[in-house]
Amino acid sequence: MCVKSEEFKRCDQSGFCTRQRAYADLVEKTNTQNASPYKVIPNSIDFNKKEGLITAKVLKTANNTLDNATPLEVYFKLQLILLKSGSVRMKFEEAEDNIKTRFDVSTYALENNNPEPSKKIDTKNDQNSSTFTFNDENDKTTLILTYNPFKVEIVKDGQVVIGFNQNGYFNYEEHQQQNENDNISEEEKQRQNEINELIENTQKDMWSETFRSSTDTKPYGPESIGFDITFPGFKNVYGIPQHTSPLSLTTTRNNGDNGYNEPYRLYNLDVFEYILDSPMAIYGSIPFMLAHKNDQSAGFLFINASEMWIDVEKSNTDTLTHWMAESGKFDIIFFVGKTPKDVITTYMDIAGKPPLPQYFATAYHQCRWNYNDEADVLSVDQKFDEYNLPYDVIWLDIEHTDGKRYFTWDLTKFPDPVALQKAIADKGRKMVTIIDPHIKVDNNYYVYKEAKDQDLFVHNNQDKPFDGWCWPGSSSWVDFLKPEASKWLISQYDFEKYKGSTEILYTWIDMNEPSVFSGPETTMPKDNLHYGKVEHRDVHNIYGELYHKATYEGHLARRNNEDRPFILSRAFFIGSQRYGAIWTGDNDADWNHLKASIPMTLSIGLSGLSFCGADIGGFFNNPDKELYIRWYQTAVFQPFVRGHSHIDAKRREPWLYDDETINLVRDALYERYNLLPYWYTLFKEASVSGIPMTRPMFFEFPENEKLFEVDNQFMVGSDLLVKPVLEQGQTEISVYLPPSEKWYDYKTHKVVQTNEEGYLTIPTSLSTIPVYQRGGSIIPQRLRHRRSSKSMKHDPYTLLIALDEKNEAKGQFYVDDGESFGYKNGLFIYRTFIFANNILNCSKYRSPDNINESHNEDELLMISERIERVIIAGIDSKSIKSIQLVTNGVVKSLQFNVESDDIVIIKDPAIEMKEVDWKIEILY
Ligand code: NBV
Repeated sequence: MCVKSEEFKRCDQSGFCTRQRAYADLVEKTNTQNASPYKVIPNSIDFNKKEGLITAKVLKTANNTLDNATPLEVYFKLQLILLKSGSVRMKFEEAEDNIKTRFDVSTYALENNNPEPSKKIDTKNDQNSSTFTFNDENDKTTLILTYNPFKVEIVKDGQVVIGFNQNGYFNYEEHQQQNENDNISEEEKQRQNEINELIENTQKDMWSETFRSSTDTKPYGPESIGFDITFPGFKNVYGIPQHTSPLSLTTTRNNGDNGYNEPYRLYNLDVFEYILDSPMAIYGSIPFMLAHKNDQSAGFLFINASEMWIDVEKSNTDTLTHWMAESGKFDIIFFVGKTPKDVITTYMDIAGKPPLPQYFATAYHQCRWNYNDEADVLSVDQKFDEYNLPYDVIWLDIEHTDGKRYFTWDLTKFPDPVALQKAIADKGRKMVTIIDPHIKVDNNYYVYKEAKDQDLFVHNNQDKPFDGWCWPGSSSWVDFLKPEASKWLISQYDFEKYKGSTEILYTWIDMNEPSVFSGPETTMPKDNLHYGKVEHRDVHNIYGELYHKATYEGHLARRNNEDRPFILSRAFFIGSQRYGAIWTGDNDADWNHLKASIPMTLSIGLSGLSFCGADIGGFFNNPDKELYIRWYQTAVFQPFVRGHSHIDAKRREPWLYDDETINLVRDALYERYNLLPYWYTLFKEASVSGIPMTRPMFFEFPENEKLFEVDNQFMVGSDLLVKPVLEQGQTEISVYLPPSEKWYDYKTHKVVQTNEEGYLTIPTSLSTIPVYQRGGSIIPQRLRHRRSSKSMKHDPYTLLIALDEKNEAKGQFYVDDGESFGYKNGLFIYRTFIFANNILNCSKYRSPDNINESHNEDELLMISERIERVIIAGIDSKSIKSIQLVTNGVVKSLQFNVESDDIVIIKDPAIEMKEVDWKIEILY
C-alpha cells in the first residue's frame, strides 16, 4: 500500500512555502542574517509593569529588505507579554490594515487566553536592546529585545535557550494592494537580476494558485508569516504532530538525517494509505515544539490555524527551525523549564488540560467497519463473554446509518437500536456510533433541511452554501464558526432528537479535517467562506476541533452536565484534548505501522493530546497471528485501546484465530484491565497537570542523554517501562533500563540485573511482554478477571510495591464513580502511599487542583473497596517476624506469605481505600 503523494502538495507546489523558503535561502546565500529589514523603534517602547506588557513599533524598510514586493516603509505593532510562569507571549501585526482582519484563533484554541502576567520584572536598556528579567526570585527568566535587527532571545542561567529571528528569516507579508507589487526600486531590480531565480521564488503564486485541477483565488493576496526559532545548545526537538516520523524530529533540508527534503507540514488532511517516516501532513496539527537537553527544556507554540510548514535543521550543537504559515495572526509563546514536565505543565495551563474520562473509556474498545446488523453486534458481544475476553465498548461505523445520513439508523439492519443498546447496557457495556461532519444534500433528510434553512453551512467563494462530495454523495459542511451552528449541532444530540440514541451511546467523529473527496488535496477549498467572511484558509486546522467541541457539548447538554462525554476525533489542533480522545487514523496491518504507533502516540501526547492510540491490528489489510498478538501486547499499554478494521479486511475478532492467539490476546487484555486503577490515576494526573499518561523515556529521565532519541520503549506513568516486541520472529530483546534506578520484572516481581551500561537481554516467546517496574514505586491493581471494567467496579485492590535502593517506595491511587462530575464536588478518593522504615503509610493526597475530598458514607459506598493484597518486592522477607495493621491506634496482626528471599505477600489487610491515616508495619 502506498499514498498517492502526487495528490498532496510539496513545499515547492505551495506558493507561500516556496516564497518563505526562498527568503531563508536568500538570507543564507547573501549572508544577511544580520540585515533583517525589521527594526524596533527604541523610543516607541512602552512598558506596562502591572500587565507585564511591553509594546513597541517595528519598522520594516525596503531599502535593506530582501523582499522586493515591500513598499518603502511599513509599520507594525509588537507586543511582548511576560508571564508569571516564566513564559513569554509575543504578538506582531500590521499597525494598520485596511485590507483584511487577520483571524485570531487563540480564543478558540486556548483555554486560558490571558495567563497571569509576571509581577516582578526588572528592566535594563542599552543602545541597541532592552532586557527584562522576570519571574520569581529562584527561577528567573530574561528576555532580550534587540532593536536593529529586530530579535528576541530568552535567556536562562546566562544562556540563550530560544531565539526569534536570530537567523534573520523573519518575513511577514503585510496585506497589500495587488498593484503595489510593481513598486520596485531600481536598486532592487538590480538585485533581482543578480539572484534572479531566488527572487522569482519570493514572488511565487501571490494572487492565485493552482494545484492539479483546483485554483485557489487568494483574494487577499500574499499574507504569510515566516520566521526562525532557534534552540541554541539543543540537539533534539520533538512535537509538531501529526507526522509519521521519529520522536526526535529530523533535519528536513538537503537530504536530512532520514533523507527528508520537505519541511514538516501541518495541514489537517485525510491521506489515504499514509506512508511512514515522512514529514507529510496527515489528520491533525499541533504547532507545539519541545526542545530538550540534559539540564534544560524549552517549548514553542505558534497559535495559528492556517496551513503551516516547518523546516528543522540540526547541527551537532544547535537546532534551527523555520516556521511558515499561510495566513492568520502572528501569536507565539516561548516556554522554558528545567525539565520537559515543567514545560508541558505551563503549556497545558494555557492550552487546557484533558478532562477526566469515564472509566469505561480507559478500557478496551471493539470496532469494525462495520458490525453489520443487530444480530452481528449481539453475537460479537456474546462471543467476548464466551471466550472470557474483557471489553467495554462496541462501535458502529458508517454503514449503520440510513444511506450515510448521520443521526439515523438503517432500520433494515438495526430495527430496534434502543433494545440493542439495552442489551449492551445490561452487560455493563457501552456503544459508540459514528457521526461524520458532511451532511447529505437531501431535502427529505431533517438534519440537512434544518441546517440549510437556518443557513448553517460553510459557504463557497461565491458566498453560497458549499457543496462537495463525500460518503453520502453531494454534501454540505456545518460552519462551526457560526455560533448558531454549534448550538444547532449540540441540540442534535438530545435523546428526543437523535432517535434511537440512549444514555450509553457515545460518539466517534471521523473525516473532520474536513475530508472532501472533490476538494483540493481531499479537503475544503481555502477560499471557502465561514461566518463573518472568514476564509477557510484561516481556520482550516481548527475546523475538526470546533466539531469535536460542539459534539462534546452536545453530550454534556443531553445529560444536563451530569455525564462525562466520550468523543473520539480523527482531526485535531491545539486544545483538542479538552474534548476527548483521538486516534492515529488509517494505519496498516504491517510491522512498521506497529512500530510507528509508538513515536506517533508519544509525539501527540507530549503536544497535549495524551488520550490517543492506534487501531489494533492495523486498519487496512489482514494481520497474521504474530502481528495481531504483538499489536495487542503493545496497544494495551497505550492510552486509547481499540481494535478496528477496514470493511474489506477479513473479520478478525480474537476467536477467529487459533487457541494460542485467543489466550495470548486475553492475557494482553487482562494486562490492561489489571492496571486500570493505575491508568485511571494517571488520567487523573493528566487532568490536573497535563502530563501525559504515556511518556517518552526522556520525560522520566531528563538527564540521561542515552534516552533522548529512544522511541521504541516508553514509560506508562513514572513507574512502568514498556519495551514491546516489534519485530517479526524476534527471539530475544534488549531493553535499556536506566541505571539510576533499581528495576523489577513487572510479572515476577524479581529484581533484574542489567549489564554495566544498563542493558538487559531476554529471550522472547510469543507470550513475552517486556514490562518493568521502577524500584521505589507503588502501583494499584485489580487482579480479578471479569467481562468489563464495570463488572470490576466492586472488586478489591492489590498494591504492588517495588522498593528502591533505600528500601523505600511511593505511589498514588485515585478513584471516583467513573461517570459523573461528582469529583468536582469532592466525591473521590485520592491517596498517597509511602513505604519507608518498613512501614507502609496511607494518607490523603493533596491534588494540585485544590478540590478537597468530601463525601458521605452512602455516596462513598460505591467507590470504596478494600485492599485484598499487598505485594512487596525487594524486601528482606526471610527474617520478618510479624506484620501488623495500625488504624486509629488499633493494632491487628496480618497474615503473610514469604514468596522468596525478597518478596512478601500480605494477605487481605481488609482495609478500605476510603480509610486514611493507617499503616502497615513490618516487624523484624
Ligand atoms: O468510516 C469508515 C472509515 C473508518 O472506519 C476509519 O476508521 C476512518 O479513519 N473512515 C476512515 C472512512 C474511510 C476510510 C477508507
